[in-house]
Amino acid sequence: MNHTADNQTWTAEGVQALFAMPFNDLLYQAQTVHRENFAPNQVQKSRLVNIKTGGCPEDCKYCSQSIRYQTEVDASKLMKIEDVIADAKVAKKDGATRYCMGAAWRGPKPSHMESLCTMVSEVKSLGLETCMTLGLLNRDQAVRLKQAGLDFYNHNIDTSPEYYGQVITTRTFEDRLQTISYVREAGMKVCCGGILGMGESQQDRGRMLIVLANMKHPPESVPINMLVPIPGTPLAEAQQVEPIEFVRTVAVARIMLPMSVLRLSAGRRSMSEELQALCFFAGANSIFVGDRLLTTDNVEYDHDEALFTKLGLEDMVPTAESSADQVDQYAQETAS
Ligand code: SAM
Ligand code: DTB
Ligand code: SF4
Repeated sequence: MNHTADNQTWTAEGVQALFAMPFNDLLYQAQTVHRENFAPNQVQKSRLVNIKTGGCPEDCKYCSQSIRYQTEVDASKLMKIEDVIADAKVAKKDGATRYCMGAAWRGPKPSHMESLCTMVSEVKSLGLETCMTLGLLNRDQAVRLKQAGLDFYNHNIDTSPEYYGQVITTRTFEDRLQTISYVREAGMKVCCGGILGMGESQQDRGRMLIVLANMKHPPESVPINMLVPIPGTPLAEAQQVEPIEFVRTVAVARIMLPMSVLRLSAGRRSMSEELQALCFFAGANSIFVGDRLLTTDNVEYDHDEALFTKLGLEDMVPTAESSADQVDQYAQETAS
């Protein structure tokens, strides 16, 4: 198999064969693919901020911010622009190169757009890459965010098309794909991945990766979240993914998505250093830094610094981007 063939169409059989490989062989292949496409010791650092917390009308069974579940999260209004800028400055000082602003919405309302666009342009002017995750977008909203300077839009498919209805009923898998295509058409980079540990099967994990890998232009950034179980949500007691199976999934993702930056996203706080090290070896090359994710704690800053030193990892510096030109080309192709 050609490790770097980015036009390869993945089938269920092909993915099953990867999952069935002896662990050492799988990790060796994943590490080989990783080295063909990335500097092996570099890890990208993103920082997350919740610009609008809680009160979300959607019913995502994993989420602390859905209004449908009794969790400890209270709803807040959209953060003030000056508070976002102050937080972004701290993120930059702490070594983050990308600042990701999340909102607990089904999607932004027309009245939010002006503030959101100002946040994007102000954060960008600090020299940070910008990312937002605001839920479903229409075409016009995607274009406006791009014009304001938004580099990435995060919009996860979360799981396989087959399992999706077990997790979310208030929007469809196709709704998510539609937003992703608006983001592409507008010329932004796509950040799209999912969550492991929601009761899905290995086959579902493979099917989710097939959707991502078979996209005409696979996402530049792929977050792999380990479910953070939230008391009060329907998935509070979900069976955790066994750690070796988690690493295996990261390795399979690396092989199927050779050019994508893979983010070891939520759930690192409950992972040992050894498990994280194995995930980096399997091809994960991005993390969230900072003490908080959206509504839950992340690994402390000092612990991450210490782990980077132990493993000899370095910060990935955004290139002269690189993919900006590539993305404009994607947008033209998509539009034509
Ligand atoms: N409301 C927007 C949306 O759903 O697209 C943006 C914010 S939402 C919280 C972003 C992503 O965070 C979700 O798609 C999901 O993949 C991830 N996420 C949310 N809660 C999580 C949890 N408890 N554990 C792991 N990942 C989670
Ligand atoms: C993503 O894939 N993971 C991040 C980000 N995109 C927005 C969110 C993780 C949330 C973890 C649970 C919480 O803190 O509420
Ligand atoms: Fe709302 Fe996003 Fe949470 Fe779903 S994941 S309930 S859309 S904030």
